[in-house]
Amino acid sequence: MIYQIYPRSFCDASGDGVGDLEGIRRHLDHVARLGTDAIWLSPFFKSPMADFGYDVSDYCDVDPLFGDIDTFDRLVQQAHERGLKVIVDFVPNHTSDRHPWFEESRSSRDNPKHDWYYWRDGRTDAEGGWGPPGSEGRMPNNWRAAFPEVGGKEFPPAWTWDRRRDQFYLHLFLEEQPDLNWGNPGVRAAMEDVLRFWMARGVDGFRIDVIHGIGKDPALPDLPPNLAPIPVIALNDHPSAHPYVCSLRSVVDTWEEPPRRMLVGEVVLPTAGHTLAYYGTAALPELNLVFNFHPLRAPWQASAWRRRVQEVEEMLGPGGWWPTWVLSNHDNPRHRTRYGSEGRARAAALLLLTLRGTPFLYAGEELGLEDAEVPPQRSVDPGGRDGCRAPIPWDATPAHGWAGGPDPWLPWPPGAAAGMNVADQMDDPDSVLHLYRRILVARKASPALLHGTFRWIESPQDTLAYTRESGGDTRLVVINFGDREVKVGLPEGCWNLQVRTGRGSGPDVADHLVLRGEEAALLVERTGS
Ligand code: TEU
Repeated sequence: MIYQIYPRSFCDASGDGVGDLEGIRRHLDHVARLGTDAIWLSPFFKSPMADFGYDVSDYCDVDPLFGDIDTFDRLVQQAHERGLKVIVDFVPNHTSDRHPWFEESRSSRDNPKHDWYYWRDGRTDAEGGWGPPGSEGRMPNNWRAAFPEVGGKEFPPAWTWDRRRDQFYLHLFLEEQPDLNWGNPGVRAAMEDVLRFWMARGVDGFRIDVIHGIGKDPALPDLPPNLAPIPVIALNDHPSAHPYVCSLRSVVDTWEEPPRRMLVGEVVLPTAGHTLAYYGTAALPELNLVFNFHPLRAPWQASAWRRRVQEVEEMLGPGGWWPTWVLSNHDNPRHRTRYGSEGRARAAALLLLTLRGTPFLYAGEELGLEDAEVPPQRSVDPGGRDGCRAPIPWDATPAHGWAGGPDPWLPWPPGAAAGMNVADQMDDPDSVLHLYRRILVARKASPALLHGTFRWIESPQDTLAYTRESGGDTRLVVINFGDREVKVGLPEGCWNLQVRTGRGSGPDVADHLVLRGEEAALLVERTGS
């Protein structure tokens, strides 16, 4: 299980109301005791914070807001001492507009980095352009950037006019995030050096931001009119990305023999099939893991989840180790909020941690946190994603274990003062936190759950059931998506209940299992005498 930490929101040790690396270091025991294999740290690099760190102005240094490189080294060392691997975010598609590379690139049309980014002249009248220089009618194509304009639904153009070069530059996200031109070998070499810098500091892998963005059709053609309103990052999938990704993989794989570092990439494209391509081939491997976000968008319905899981299983084939499973992250409403009840969130935890593949858990998910209600005057994210980035409450005191006091950069999630904090949940054996721990203990001890086969089992309407099997180890998972009690016949064999997600102890298991509404259970097959 890989545990995502959004540094701003985890814990503040410095007293400025923003989480930091030292805050993370102090809570490594919490993370390790949960049963985590690796932590993934969202960006903590130098940044003007237009996109809260996904706009990097120095890839090889820590932003003072989060601490310094010595604190980072200490964090890695202490994580390793606890058996936790450390994965850092790598943001290759764009830099900050304040990155020295961009400052140089925008300084003239003939500087050494003049084509490290995508610079284009405005369309002339002959090319169908209209209006004054630098205006929308002159933009090189009809692409749209990612975040809707404040208060509106339309996405802004992906081009911004630069008066020094009298040219447009491309940005698939904010105008403060110009896209790097990966067609330029200097860009590729510099970005590969970034991987080396962090590997030399002991990191075990990289989560790669919008990796499918780095290959672009050099002609930058218009999108067809029906697709033009969609942000181009959700569609851009050019074959030129694959050799670049392959080369990143070889940087990581040749760092040490045998290779022991990994790449997990974010691919936000329309189908799971699109994401599959970023694994590469046996001869030309690319990413070790690719996020599959389609299940994250699935409603809490047995049929919808069956489809999403089936789709992945079919692409995977019996032997592969393909999928990643994600219910929540820093870009989407938490699943507790999306699904609307604690019971569902608890059942979803069992689903996440028993499917075949690598589960990712977003800090706070192990407490069943809901998104914070963020009033308009406190909203800060250009993408409207503040709710899921609320600070993690460590205890029930007004400051919830944050050094900066009761008023950090975003409001607390609901219930922080009573129940929805780490200390309270530690004391409650029925808490979501203890449920996650129980499931993860079971997972770690079970070859079937870790890497066994997957098979659907017939089950009543509104439920899903499957077995996982490896050697003599067989586990059965049954999930009741409905809100009414169901009785589920068990496959032949002798089954023992291992984890039930509902609070309290439920009915005993006989030749059938009774699940309460919104409840799931994990069973183990008893073999031999
Ligand atoms: O996100 C990529 C992305 O396209 C989305 O998940 C995006 O947040 C969503 O479409 C907006 O509604 C990654 C990071 O995870 C995100 O935090 C960054 O803002 C983005 O890249 C740019 O670096």
